[in-house]
Amino acid sequence: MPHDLQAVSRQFQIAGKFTEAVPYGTGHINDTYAVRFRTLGGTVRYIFQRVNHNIFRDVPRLMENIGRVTAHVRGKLAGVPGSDPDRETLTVIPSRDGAPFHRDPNGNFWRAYIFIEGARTFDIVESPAQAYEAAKAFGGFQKQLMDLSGPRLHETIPDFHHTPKRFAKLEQAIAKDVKNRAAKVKREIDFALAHKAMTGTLIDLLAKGELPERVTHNDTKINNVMLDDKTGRGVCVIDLDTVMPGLVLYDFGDQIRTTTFTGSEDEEDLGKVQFKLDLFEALIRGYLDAARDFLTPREVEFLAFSGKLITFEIGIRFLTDYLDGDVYFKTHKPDHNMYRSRVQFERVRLIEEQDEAAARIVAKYR
Ligand code: ADP
Ligand code: GN1
Ligand code: MG
Repeated sequence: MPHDLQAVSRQFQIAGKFTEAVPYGTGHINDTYAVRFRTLGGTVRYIFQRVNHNIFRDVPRLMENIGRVTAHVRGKLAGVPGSDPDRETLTVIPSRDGAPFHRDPNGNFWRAYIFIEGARTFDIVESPAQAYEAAKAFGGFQKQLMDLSGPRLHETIPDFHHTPKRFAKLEQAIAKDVKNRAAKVKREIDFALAHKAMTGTLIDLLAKGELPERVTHNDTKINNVMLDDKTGRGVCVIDLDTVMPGLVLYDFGDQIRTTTFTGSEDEEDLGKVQFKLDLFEALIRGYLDAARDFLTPREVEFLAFSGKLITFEIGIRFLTDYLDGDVYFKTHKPDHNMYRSRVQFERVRLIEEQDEAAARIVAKYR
């Protein structure tokens, strides 16, 4: 393990004796550890994370966002009988000097959260019921944040879902081709170039005032929501680094991308990638059960499209990173980002085939 978690953990206000730390989860950005402490009452776990400060350039502001968002959600839960705020929102553990993070001598930023026990995340959903619960939880999270007061949240990554700017970055990467990889992904590049026209769809509607800016999560992949081991219900929306002003459609779209397909995000055998309308239907039902009363007609109109757009956006981000030499997403094998981009483009193609069926499902539940 490249980091001394015992030393890091001493910097936080945690009672008990450090016993072990293990790398945890499958996130592509931060370094996450489950850290166990022995206390008089038994063992207690915490999540420790080294925040990737190459990607999140202003961690203190990012943690300020998370502090505001979790305090707001906690306030909402206080009015809900039977709710458990320590499980239903992230709880930031303060450092010894009372800050929401600790900066180590190497310049790394560390934070600690209460470990949400009795619940887990999934990289691939196993049933429509899980899709329903996950979507309801993400919709509920947006709803909880609709009346967040105070100044606009900081943009932790500027233009995070500005798809046309993402496309421009791809064009630059193709032109530079620093690793001489463009030839190997010619088909993916051709696919991307052929889809340029749709990149501005949502951003343009936002600019025209036809879609509202709201507080959104911006990284609603299925493994960023925890489902209860016993009831299967959505317990807690996690990974709050990108909670900032945005469009609800990018949130819903990323749920389509990560919840309605068989096969993993980096599957090498594209034959295993299938779009499942029963999962899509469950997702729509779950999301609308939480969000129906606040969505505008224009937002509802673009729900089915949102999946295609963000799946394309993530596809071009993987492809860009492949061409750039794998500098952004963690990779675990050669050509990993190439395989990831292929799967996203296959997903886009499959959504296109089912455009009308998907629209009919939205119409049924709106
Ligand atoms: P990344 O930004 O790298 O994706 P995440 O914040 O999503 O990092 O954390 C990675 C994984 O760690 C999650 O998918 C989840 O399984 C687990 N995890 C994160 N926070 C908690 C928590 N408070 N309690 C339990 N598990 C957690
Ligand atoms: C990253 O952090 P993680 O693994 O939940 C990425 C998302 C991508 C996703 C693709 C901050 O999410 O935008 O959609 O990988 N997060 C950031 O799997 O870039
Ligand atoms: Mg995550």
